[in-house]
Formats: sequence, C-alpha cells, structure tokens
Amino acid sequence: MTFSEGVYTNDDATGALDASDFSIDTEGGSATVAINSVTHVAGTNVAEIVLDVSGTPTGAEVVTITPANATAIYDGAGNATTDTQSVDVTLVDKTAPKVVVTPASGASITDDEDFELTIVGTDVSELASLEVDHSVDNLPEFTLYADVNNPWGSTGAKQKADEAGVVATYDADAKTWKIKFTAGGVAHATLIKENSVTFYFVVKDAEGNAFGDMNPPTAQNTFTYNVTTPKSQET
Ligand SMILES: [Ca+2]
Ligand SMILES: [Ca+2]
Repeated sequence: MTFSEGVYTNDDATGALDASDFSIDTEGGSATVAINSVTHVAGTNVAEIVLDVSGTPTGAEVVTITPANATAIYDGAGNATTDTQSVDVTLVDKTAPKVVVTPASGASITDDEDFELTIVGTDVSELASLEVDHSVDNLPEFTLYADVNNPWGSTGAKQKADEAGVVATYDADAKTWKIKFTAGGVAHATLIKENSVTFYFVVKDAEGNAFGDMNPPTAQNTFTYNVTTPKSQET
C-alpha cells in the first residue's frame, strides 16, 4: 500500500506500521483472507501487506484493505489518515469450471437424427477451451475454443469439421458450446457404426483451471451414449 507521504503508527512520528493498523474485508467468492504480516519502515510511504488466503478463490473475491480506524496511521505532523481510504485487490481464480453436459449419459444416438451435445460451463472467469476425446476409432479427437466466430481455432480445422458434418458453436454469454453431428454426415455415420459411444470432456477457464482430466478420465467427465436404430426396433 502506498501513501502520499511518509507514515508512522504513532502520532508522534515514531513506529512502523503493523497489522493492527489495517483492517481487511472480503466480499464475494468463497475464499477468506487475513493479513499475514505488514512490512514497513517508520517514516516511509510504502507498506508491504502479505495476505493469507484460506479456501480456493473463485476470482469473485474483492479484498478491501483500509486503515484500521481514524487513529491508526499518522503522517510526520501527527495528522491521521482517514479510515475511508482503501485499496481493493481481486483474487485470482483458482476454481475449476462447473460443467453440465446434455444429454446425460445413457441417452441415445439415433441413426437417422442429428446428435447434438451441449456443454455449459459456469465460472467467474471466461472459459478458454473444451477438449473432446472419445471411444470411436476413425473419428478425430478435437479441441474447441471459447471463440464465437470460430470455435475450431483455425480455418483448416473448421473446414475438416464441415467436411465431416460436425457443426460447433460457442455462446460467450451462456458459456456454452454446442457440437452437432449431422445425420448423414461422415462423422455421424462413424458414430452409428458403434454399439455405444463414450465422450470425455475437459473444460478449462481462462486461468487454466480444468474441469475433468484425460489422464485418466473419471466418471465426472465421462459420458456414454447408446446407439439405437429405430427401424430395427420397430420390427
Ligand atoms: Ca497505529
Ligand atoms: Ca474458474
């Protein structure tokens, strides 16, 4: 914290600031913050305040540091700083995105209908990427990005997806990707040759925090769908 002039803990121009000269308040998020230590040389205008963070920040935490009261911090002439001046610090997001995938595991991929996956992230930060792995041979695995104009990340990747009949979109406001395997397309035709198809998703936020893991995947980020063939079921 920087002051406009040299400061002291006492009104007689003596003493370095210490933790008792400050108060701290945290709004938002889930982590809590306390002052660990204050380093200051009496009469200088910069105090280094080290904070202890408890819990995992979501990035929504705004930490406000103020003089403890109106008789805490003084200049060389014995004037106290007001306790209405403050410094705000926002904590860095260390929390993985929450992710909901629709349809849920156990739903069907039908041979004559588009198959669409919707992946919704919830996070204080912007999202960055969606990695998609799966159990199907002869179908490329891919990564989508939080880019409304082209989630495929390159024109080459989008062109290959177009050729395979796979359409991806990203909605930045809703933090939502949609991936559609178009019925009759090459990718959809590959899916419906299987008895079931398992997808694995890893979603990263802009700070690099990840929902899910590929090495190895867990039940949390694994989604399995059954391939059904309506014509044969009807007979
Ligand atoms: Ca003081
Ligand atoms: Ca996050």
